[in-house]
Amino acid sequence: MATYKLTYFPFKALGEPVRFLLSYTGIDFIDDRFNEDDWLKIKPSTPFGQVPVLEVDGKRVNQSTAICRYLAKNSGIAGKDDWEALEIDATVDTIHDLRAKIAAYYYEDNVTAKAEKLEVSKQIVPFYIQRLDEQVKKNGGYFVGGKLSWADLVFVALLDYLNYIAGYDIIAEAHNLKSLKEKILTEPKIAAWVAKRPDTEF
Ligand SMILES: N[C@@H](CCC(=O)N[C@@H](CS)C(=O)NCC(=O)O)C(=O)O
Repeated sequence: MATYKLTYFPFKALGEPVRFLLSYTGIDFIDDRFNEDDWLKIKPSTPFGQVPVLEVDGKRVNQSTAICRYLAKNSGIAGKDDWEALEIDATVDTIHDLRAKIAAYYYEDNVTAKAEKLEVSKQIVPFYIQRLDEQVKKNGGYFVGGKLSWADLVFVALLDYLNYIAGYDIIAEAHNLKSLKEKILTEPKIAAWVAKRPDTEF
């Protein structure tokens, strides 16, 4: 049986979608969380100087979205045909666009630029959330095809991090996204992962 190891910082953020996909797929994996102080020592050993990195039987690969898509294909949640797969990919890219807009504000050090980016974030976040909420409403409670796909797992896995960097609950008013979150968190394999994972804020 193959050995899987997921290396990431000791928090959820971009590592958590991969952990959700590994858990949903039923893959037993080594959850390798390094101490933040050790990052600069670890960085040169990663393929492109960033994490998460998945190692499968000694073969290492980076890029969380590509890893999630690969795992999803092996567990039947990557779409029933090319069109559905495209819709799932587009949704995941949109979720990461939303993340990038919030992160642009959160990680800005310049006080003036930060204030400007906060204003952009205040307008952009509801724009994205309303549309994503409507998409779930139209698709029977999931993002695509009326059934669970890896886009649903990615969104819910990222939520704690998105809420943390936004500074508030971004789906507080989005009833369809809130129901989606409940559904994913009560899915047995995800619930088992959430119950055993280390407790971190984001
Ligand atoms: N597109 C990459 C982005 C990875 C990324 O931004 N990783 C960050 C942590 S979330 C990182 O390694 N930061 C440390 C650094 O760049 O030195 C992915 O989705 O995996």
